[in-house]
Amino acid sequence: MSHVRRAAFLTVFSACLLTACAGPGGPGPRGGGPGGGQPPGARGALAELDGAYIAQPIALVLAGYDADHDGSLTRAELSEGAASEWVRMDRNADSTVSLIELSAWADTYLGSATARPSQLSFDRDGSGSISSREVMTQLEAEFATADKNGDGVVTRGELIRQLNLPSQQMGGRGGPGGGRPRGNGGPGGGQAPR
Ligand SMILES: [Ca+2]
Ligand SMILES: [Ca+2]
Ligand SMILES: [Ca+2]
Repeated sequence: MSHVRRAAFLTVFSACLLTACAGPGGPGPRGGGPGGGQPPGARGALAELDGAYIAQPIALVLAGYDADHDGSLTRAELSEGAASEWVRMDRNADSTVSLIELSAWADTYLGSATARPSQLSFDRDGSGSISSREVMTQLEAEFATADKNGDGVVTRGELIRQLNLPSQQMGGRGGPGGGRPRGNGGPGGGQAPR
């Protein structure tokens, strides 16, 4: 479930960055002229996300290594977790993880085949397949990145972060509604040139 919600969030967020948030908000969504303004749902969705806590897909994987369920991940737990991860990745047990195996693993355990870390992150020597050493190296790097205070333990608090959207992206106090036309157009409005 949380995978789905996160994916939905990322989609909404990306869509916002690419489109609706390109400029200061015009007059209210309902008050806008034809072709202008954000879809009413987009701003509401953003408002809901402001201040929300989020976690990257790899954080879910790391959290799963917490063998003693104390809410913190030690290096020993990481090592054991990584060993199990390798077994899950190498589906045909030929001691190497192909890009197809990696993609299947990412789809299942990161929630999307395109979620990070990417195959480029794992395949450090660019050989087109991934070794157990490369998996360990990548997971250790994720652990080190997550361990913000560098005490060798990754807490849940270090796996999440709070999303604070700039007020502009929220539609904010809205500058004057003027500005370029955007969006895919009201009648006669035409698309922005590319
Ligand atoms: Ca633990
Ligand atoms: Ca394999
Ligand atoms: Ca820490």
